[in-house]
Amino acid sequence: MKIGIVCYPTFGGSGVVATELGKALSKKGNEVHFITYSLPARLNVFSDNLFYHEVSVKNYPLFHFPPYETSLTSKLVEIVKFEKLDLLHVHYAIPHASSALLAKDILLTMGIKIPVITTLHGTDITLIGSDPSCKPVINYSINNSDGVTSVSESLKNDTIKLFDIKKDIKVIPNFIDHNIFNKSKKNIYRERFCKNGEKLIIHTSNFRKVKRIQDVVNIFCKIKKTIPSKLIMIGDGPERANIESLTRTLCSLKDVIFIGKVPDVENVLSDADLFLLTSEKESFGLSALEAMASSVPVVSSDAGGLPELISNGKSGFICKIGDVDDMVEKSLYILNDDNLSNFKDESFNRSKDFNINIILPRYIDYYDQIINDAN
Ligand code: GMT
Repeated sequence: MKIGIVCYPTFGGSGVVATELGKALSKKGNEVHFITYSLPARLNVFSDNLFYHEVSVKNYPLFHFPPYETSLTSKLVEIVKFEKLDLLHVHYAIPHASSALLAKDILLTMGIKIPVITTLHGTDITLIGSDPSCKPVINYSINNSDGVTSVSESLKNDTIKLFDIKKDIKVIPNFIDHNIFNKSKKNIYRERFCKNGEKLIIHTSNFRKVKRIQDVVNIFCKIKKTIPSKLIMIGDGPERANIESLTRTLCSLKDVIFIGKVPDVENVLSDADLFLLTSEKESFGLSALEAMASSVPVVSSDAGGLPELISNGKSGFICKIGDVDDMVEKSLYILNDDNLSNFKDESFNRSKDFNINIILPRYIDYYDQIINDAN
């Protein structure tokens, strides 16, 4: 198959899923073309059948907003036509789905048929997509894509609740490559920061309000009163300065280490002791799956798809959004030396249900079905 993948090229979950999917498809012999505005953060390998096409946006003094959608659509028309693609798979509806549909219409005038699959990732539905400034376009894009997938049942239900959906939405959960994430990697961060045997706690996010990172800091400060520990914060984003300032007032910056965006999250997670994810919305929680694959139990909120991922009481605990005291209690239970290794094993075991070799064939079957239906 010749597949075009459109995604955000950032460290965000949708970009990571799209990039890892493209890499895995190319390893299976498919030709994969990434069409994005810069090189995807996780696109660290190249092979004969993996290509990257940059979308460059023309600017002009008249433009207050550079017309990215127009440039993306034109690039899609060019690449589908000249590379003779069989399918476009766009990740994150805004603005990728509507650009792909317009490209499809333009290509049809040239006698070229290209089916479009849109994968919904979360905030494209629950936060931004349902805003009146986007809603009619997203509604149209979902109903007119040839195929639509969602990363969790919860996101599928939210989509049906928030929009007027006429299209069947197929749930294909996110996946993990256990060759990259596992507990056997050397964790230099533990060696460096937990010299006195402190427990290692991790949080990863894009530091947006929706992640409720103040809860992570509050939980950590309370855990630390009972169990010596360190907290590593991975990622960056608009809330980081506020969170660093909160950390300074609540506990010491020596105990909470902000390491920013790192390309090798797997080395920081490897065999850490606890992962905290306190989000208000979380359609899937790829960062929690990465933790579990690294044998790290998770204490999370009950937002979105998290209960579909974490088996409560086994690979971690699910608590009500914002219930910091319950999250502290559950964290202390996991970190207790009598319980920790069991939770670590269960986390790893649960992550195996999402192994790439189980999920990838579901995408490939869906691609086949959509291509057949379109012809
Ligand atoms: O807002 C984010 O957290 C980033 C966003 C994205 O752009 O990728 O993440 C969403 O997609 C991920 C991959 O499918 C999911 O694991 C995240 O749960 C989801 N984030 C939210 O729903 C808030």
